[in-house]
Amino acid sequence: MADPATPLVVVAATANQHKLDEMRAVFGAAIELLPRPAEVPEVVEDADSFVGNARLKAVAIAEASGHVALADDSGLEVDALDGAPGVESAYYGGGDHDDAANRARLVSELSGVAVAQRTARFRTVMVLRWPDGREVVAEGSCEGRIGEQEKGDQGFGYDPLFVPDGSDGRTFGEHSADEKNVISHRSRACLALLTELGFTD
Ligand code: ITT
Repeated sequence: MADPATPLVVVAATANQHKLDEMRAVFGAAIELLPRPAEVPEVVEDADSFVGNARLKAVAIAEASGHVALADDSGLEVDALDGAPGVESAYYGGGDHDDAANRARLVSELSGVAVAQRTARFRTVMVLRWPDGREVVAEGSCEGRIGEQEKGDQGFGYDPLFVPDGSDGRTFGEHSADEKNVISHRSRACLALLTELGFTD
């Protein structure tokens, strides 16, 4: 699919600068991510799965740009909420990408739930799509639990509420960008993609 000696130039389907920064940090020189073309209309993400929504975004950008496109669809799955917010993560609180409202609803829904039952995971599914329809799919996840209150102001979205397993009890909101990228769902999906493409062993 790719020549490991040559950087793969890809148009990003994401409009989320935090995601772009996290992906670029992992891809390094292997994949050059160009910004999402401003003229492409927002994609309606109405699939019922992460891979479905990632594919909708990747196809839209590949067709509009004529270039290979990379989409990331991500979200949080909370076991005590039967996997919610899941694909509804971006608008769980009622607004559209209102991170504060999303976190407030999550805190409220989990009110009174014991620590042991607050298990959750972030998931990322990436679809790399060529204009001729070829594609590579890569996934990553990060297990953890949902804190009772927000802590930290790093990252974005649900980061101030998510305490990753194997860390020291800090939320992702209390992790530096580099620390988050060592263990995050997104960095794991990026590494899986690099492996699929032959950039790593
Ligand atoms: P796109 O342009 O790539 O679609 P988006 O922000 O709309 O960017 P998603 O559709 O994948 O992204 O929505 C995922 C939501 O899940 C996002 O709005 C965040 O609230 C949350 N989320 C995803 N990844 C996260 C992360 O690494 N840390 C915290 N929250 C995250």
